[in-house]
Amino acid sequence: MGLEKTWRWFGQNDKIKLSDIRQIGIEGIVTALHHIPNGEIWSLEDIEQVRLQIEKHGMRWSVVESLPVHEKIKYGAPERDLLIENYTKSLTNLARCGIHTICYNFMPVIDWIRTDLHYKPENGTEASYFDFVEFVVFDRYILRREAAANEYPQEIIEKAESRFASMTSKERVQLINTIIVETQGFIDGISVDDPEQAVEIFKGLLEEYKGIDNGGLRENLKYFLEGVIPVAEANGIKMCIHPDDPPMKVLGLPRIVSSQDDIQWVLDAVDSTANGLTFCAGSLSAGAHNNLNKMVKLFANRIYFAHLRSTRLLENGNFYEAGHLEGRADIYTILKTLLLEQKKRMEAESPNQRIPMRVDHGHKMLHDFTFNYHPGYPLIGRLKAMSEICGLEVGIERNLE
Ligand code: DNO
Repeated sequence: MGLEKTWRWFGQNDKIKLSDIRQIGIEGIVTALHHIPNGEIWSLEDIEQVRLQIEKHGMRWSVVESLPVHEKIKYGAPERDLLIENYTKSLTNLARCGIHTICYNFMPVIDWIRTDLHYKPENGTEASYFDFVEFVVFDRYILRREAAANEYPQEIIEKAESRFASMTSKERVQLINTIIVETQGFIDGISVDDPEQAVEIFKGLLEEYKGIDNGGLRENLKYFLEGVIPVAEANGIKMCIHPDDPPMKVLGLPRIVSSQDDIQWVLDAVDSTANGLTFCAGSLSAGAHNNLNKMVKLFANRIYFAHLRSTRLLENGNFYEAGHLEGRADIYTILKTLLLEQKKRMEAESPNQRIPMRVDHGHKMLHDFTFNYHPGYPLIGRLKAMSEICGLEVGIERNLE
């Protein structure tokens, strides 16, 4: 049996409807209660409403992505105990509705980072791109973060300085929009429409992390896990932390889920089967230091959710999102490892046997250009990727028989 085929759906306002998703052969939905402000309890009624809607279309609500962790928990504000308590109440309510797989991340302030959402590989499609120099432009010359000058190689700073000088104001606004508005607003990040205002909110949040290094953020994650994992265990829930995207330190912020050692640390911090991982092949592959084949094998028994995609690394730390079967992530080996792990779970008749996977992101192509889908989440691009991966999966399964 294949991995559970899932699809990220953004709720009522998603232009891709549940009835469309069903036609793709999807079994499970990955979604969140995006309308509930971060930190508030997800009530039984709200969860049930979405669950029933999904089931009416012949699928199940397989994974919550994300049950967002409030910034105050991440930087360890006094209110964190109350926020953690709220979090556990949401978990209990989800479990009562039969939803047991929860994806979350512990990236401070900013989630996935790209500098260009319209990069054009030669074939006429569009992919997302991370340009190191552009990112330093944002950090050093738009946010004007003083310490940035010492955190990057001199050569990059110089390139960023001349790039900034040559940028039109429209290009500057576009860069802000891409980094902190368009890519963040529709998930769980700060949601504002005005770039100037976004920069101000953003700077305020950066301030909160002054003095918190990786060690400090680890302590705060451990504190959170100690509060949450016992409740997850008692309710048959699997918590799946999402890696940092890209997997490196950014904007002087601590980032602690970027490498094999980091993940090992998270899993050991509270050593419970309820404390698991979202294996995001795309995020991890953007770090030249990550050996994904080794990591997927090493962590297989704690992986409860997979994001399948790949990146191509270029010079200077630049990268773009490659086709799903191209680039640095060896999807063949990753998929095979997860299929073998799932088989083991099924033979052991353990709960949560099937591993949900979704294709993550997709190239914009064909009719995607006429619809304003969320960045990274076009219909046709994801459909193509899903078909490729499903075909590969059948091949692997037949070979394993
Ligand atoms: C972007 C996604 C992330 C991811 C969250 C999980 O497309 O990969 O936003 O959903 O970080 O918490």
